[in-house]
Amino acid sequence: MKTRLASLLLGALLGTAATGAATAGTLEEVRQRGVLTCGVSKGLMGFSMPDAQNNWTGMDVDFCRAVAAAVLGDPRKVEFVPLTAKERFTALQSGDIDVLSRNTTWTMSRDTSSGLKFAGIMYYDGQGFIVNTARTPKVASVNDMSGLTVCTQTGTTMELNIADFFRSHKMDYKLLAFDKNDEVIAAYEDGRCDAYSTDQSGLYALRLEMKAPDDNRVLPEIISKEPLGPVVRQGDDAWFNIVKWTYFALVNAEELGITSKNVEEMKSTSADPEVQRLLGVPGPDGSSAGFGIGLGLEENWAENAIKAVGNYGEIFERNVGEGSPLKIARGKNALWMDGGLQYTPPVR
Ligand SMILES: N[C@@H](CCC(=O)N[C@@H](CS)C(=O)NCC(=O)O)C(=O)O
Repeated sequence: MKTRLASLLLGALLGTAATGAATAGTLEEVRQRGVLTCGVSKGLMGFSMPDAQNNWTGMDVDFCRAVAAAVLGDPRKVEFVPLTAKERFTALQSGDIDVLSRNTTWTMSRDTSSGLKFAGIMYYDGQGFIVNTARTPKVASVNDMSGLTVCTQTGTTMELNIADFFRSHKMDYKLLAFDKNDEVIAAYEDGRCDAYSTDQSGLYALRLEMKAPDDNRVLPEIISKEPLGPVVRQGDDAWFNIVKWTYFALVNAEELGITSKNVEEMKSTSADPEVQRLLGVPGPDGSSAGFGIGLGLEENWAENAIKAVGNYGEIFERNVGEGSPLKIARGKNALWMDGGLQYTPPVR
């Protein structure tokens, strides 16, 4: 941390810190440190949640592990840095984390004025509302929300979406915004607000942690596009490629039927050139395919990631899917060939 602070100060003197440009390559820093620092939420079921022993689980957590496996060959070499919505971008800009994997929406201003770079869309989401069926029994749709008090978290895309929605629907509303998610939940549960608004996936997660989940209803509509994905700093294309292609590899693996269980077998037996390229199988003359090398990694980068956390579908199902407590359908997050939006470029 000290050396990073020193290099940041030096960067500030040289005028590079303002643009967030890294002084040394992130890949090299991660290698030297031996650990990936990954920014996650402070706790959101299905996405990033610590247990009593500080073991983290969730989709965002699995993505961090996949990057650690691809880069360092070991999914355990991750330090999870819990961040509020407000803290997350500063942590990335200042170099405190190597990657942000925290239910973060890709927007234009984050891509431009905040100096960030989104590596892909891990989860297609939209902003929704949850209401209490005992307190507001008549609210079954967002169109029934006129005059209600809505709670949300600061530093998110939510406040602006709420303002846009109520204004365009010519409905009155009151907003109560808090820095910490616990404060938002407490205000909602205490009845200080009629509705809680955030990403719909977050609402399914939060509902399960409420005192009486069945008394709370997630309204069916969404009012915005919330494409959630991992983020890096601008100015380090090599690192950006690693994070982006780790995500692409997980989706491609699902498409090709490669799972955490069969990855080794497929590597040794599959005759499919797409499988062979993704898994870094050497050519008949022993020459390497070179895709891992192109990233500055080992040829088995993708194999390591898939072995560690499974393909995209396995990650989705385990953490938020129908078999998990959240029971979210694949919907827009299904592969493109199944009618969803998950479509990633090929390894070739
Ligand atoms: N996707 C939105 C919202 C993300 C967000 O911060 N949601 C809250 C409410 S679900 C959250 O994750 N809180 C957990 C925390 O602060 O640790 C954004 O990028 O601005």
